[in-house]
Amino acid sequence: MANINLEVKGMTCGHCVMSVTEELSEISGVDTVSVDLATGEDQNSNVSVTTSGEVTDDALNDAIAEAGFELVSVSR
Ligand SMILES: [Cu+2]
Repeated sequence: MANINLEVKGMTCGHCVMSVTEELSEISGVDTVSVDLATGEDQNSNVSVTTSGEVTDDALNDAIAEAGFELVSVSR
């Protein structure tokens, strides 16, 4: 089990949180998704993901893009 922290740009409300959570949860290997929404102008939100399998940066990037946002950074 590993923990991955994502910085996501463009999220503004609970609906954004739901979209991101949904898309990330669909990735095989992702167990839990927890979003710390930053509502200020130009602030990035922090998304914490726990995994039980190999999850690539590409998969994370695709999921965030699918939700309509921009993945700024990945910390493992
Ligand atoms: Cu929103």
